[in-house]
Amino acid sequence: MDDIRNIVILTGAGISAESGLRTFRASDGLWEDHPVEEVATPEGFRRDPGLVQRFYDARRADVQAAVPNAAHLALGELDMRWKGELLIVTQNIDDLHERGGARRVLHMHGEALSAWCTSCDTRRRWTGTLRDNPPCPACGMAALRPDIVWFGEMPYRMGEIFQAIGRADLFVSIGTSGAVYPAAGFVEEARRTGAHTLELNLEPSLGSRLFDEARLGPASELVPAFVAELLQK
Ligand code: BJW
Repeated sequence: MDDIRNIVILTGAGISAESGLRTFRASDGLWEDHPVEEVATPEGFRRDPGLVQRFYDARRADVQAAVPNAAHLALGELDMRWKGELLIVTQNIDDLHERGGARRVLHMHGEALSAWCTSCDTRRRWTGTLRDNPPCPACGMAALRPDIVWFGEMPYRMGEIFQAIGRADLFVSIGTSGAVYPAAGFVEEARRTGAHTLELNLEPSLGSRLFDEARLGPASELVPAFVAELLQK
């Protein structure tokens, strides 16, 4: 870890699991109770907007009730103290990285606390519910949807992500199953452009064999230890 300057960190649902937010694909995960095609596709939203709005209203409430755990706090400290480039690319829609002190965060799958007006294409912070179809504060149309990237939609800021990976000396993946693209493909891109690749996960992910190094355990233990190593504490 001596000659590392630029770092990209990809995070998934596993980093927020110890804050009480459910992951997706575990046996007690979100997709067990809510079939993915019903709640996380544009087709599902067109078919039953009320169901999807209620699902994300509940997620928005859960996010606001959760608090950052030791893994979020460690990445917050890393962000504060790391002098080189750092980009935390999160697939998570919660704001626990930000509340853990991180600033260089990119939400590639959107944010629970944001609403997107499909009529005037504006986005704004949203902490309440959307199930009653409130009017958009900008244009007055009842056309607000969760600002979430569903299957078949383009994740946000992909150009920025690939540029950062291209400059990275270290690529770290934390608490993601490697089941969803394009995020699952970042490790191959990082290897191609010469970064050292490290996985931190409770159990091996689908892409574990693609990493130079894998460490198994809970994020609340692995991430603070990894940050201490980087900062040589
Ligand atoms: C712990 C832990 C602890 C637990 N400590 N670890 C190439 C090949 C095949 C398919 C595709 C492809 N390219 C695109 C696709 C299609 C599709 C896709 O990937 N499908 C797959 C099912 C195969 N991808 C898309 O559609 C994406 N869009 C796209 O590619 O656009 C280009 C395009 C556009 C149009 C046409 C064609 C192409 C969009 C994907 C959007 C994903 N959206 C979701 C829901 C929204 C957010 C939300 O509601 O919260 O995002 S799905 C869901 O999965 C969510 C997550 O961000 C994402 C990833 O899940 P994650 O975070 O990995 O969670 P889990 O549950 O899977 O894993 C948890 C992990 O944590 C596990 O590994 C545990 O071990 C670990 N863990 N406790 C450490 N304490």
